[in-house]
Amino acid sequence: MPDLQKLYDAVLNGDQKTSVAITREALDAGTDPMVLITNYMVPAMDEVGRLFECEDYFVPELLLSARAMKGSLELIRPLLAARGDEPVGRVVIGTVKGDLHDIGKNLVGSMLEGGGFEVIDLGADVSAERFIEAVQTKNANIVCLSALLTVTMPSMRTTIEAMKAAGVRDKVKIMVGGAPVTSQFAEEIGADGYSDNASSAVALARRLRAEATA
Ligand code: B12
Repeated sequence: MPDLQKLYDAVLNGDQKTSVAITREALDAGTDPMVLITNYMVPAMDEVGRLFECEDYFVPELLLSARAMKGSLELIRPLLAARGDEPVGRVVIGTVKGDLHDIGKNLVGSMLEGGGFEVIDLGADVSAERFIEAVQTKNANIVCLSALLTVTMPSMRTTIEAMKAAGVRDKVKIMVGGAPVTSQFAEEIGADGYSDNASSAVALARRLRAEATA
């Protein structure tokens, strides 16, 4: 079993090679993938954020840490997905227009896959039109919008407004999340639900599906 503190250090130091190697070793040794995410990788990203705030880290360091976490998540994703049973719903997920942050969105998508949902990931910087097209063509039940910047939170509102104008709003439940988003904001923009982390996002998606099919 590898020393998992080294996974924390690798993400913190933006060392993708080590991060991926330790993740692979830990998974081979039977470690629960969620333990790697919640106990080591997310705390490391929180620390990266703190260092960025106090100007010890700058954008290049952020990018390297994000790359390290992404590399590890790529190994973990299929394992989370394989945990699911019957597909319980179809989710379209994306980070809203103007926003390139996708780590949290990827985590939510992976957890939803693990929770038995089929997930259509549109990526980051997604326009309202692309969300609308995906709802129409993929026959989705839930739309998940992510935003990490206060300046892109209004894109969540405009996406929901555009969905209303296109006549697809009532076909789906809309979930929103991301560090600056609050339940009050979610309510204000007419979303159906908000959660502040990936595991409660799965519980929320299940609840919304149950409401829709009741
Ligand atoms: C990594 C990072 C980056 C990377 C992103 C790489 C990538 N591929 O994602 C890079 C370097 C590209 C980046 C760029 C920028 N960043 Co940045 N970044 C971060 C950082 C350090 C970590 C974000 C992260 O990944 N967290 C880990 C994940 C797991 O957490 P999360 O995203 O919050 O997601 C969880 C929940 O929020 C929730 N969730 C997320 N989405 C959803 C969706 C739904 C539907 C639900 C239900 C739940 C949910 O579940 C997730 C898992 O638990 C944060 C600081 C921080 N600590 O948050 C700053 C931060 C978000 N960035 C910030 C800034 C300012 C920028 C830049 C403007 C910097 C610049 N000057 O260029 C640019 C903007 C680029 C753009 N247009 O988007 C600010 C935002 C400030 C603000 N209030 O708006 C922050 C807060 C740093 C700071 N303190 O100043 N950044």
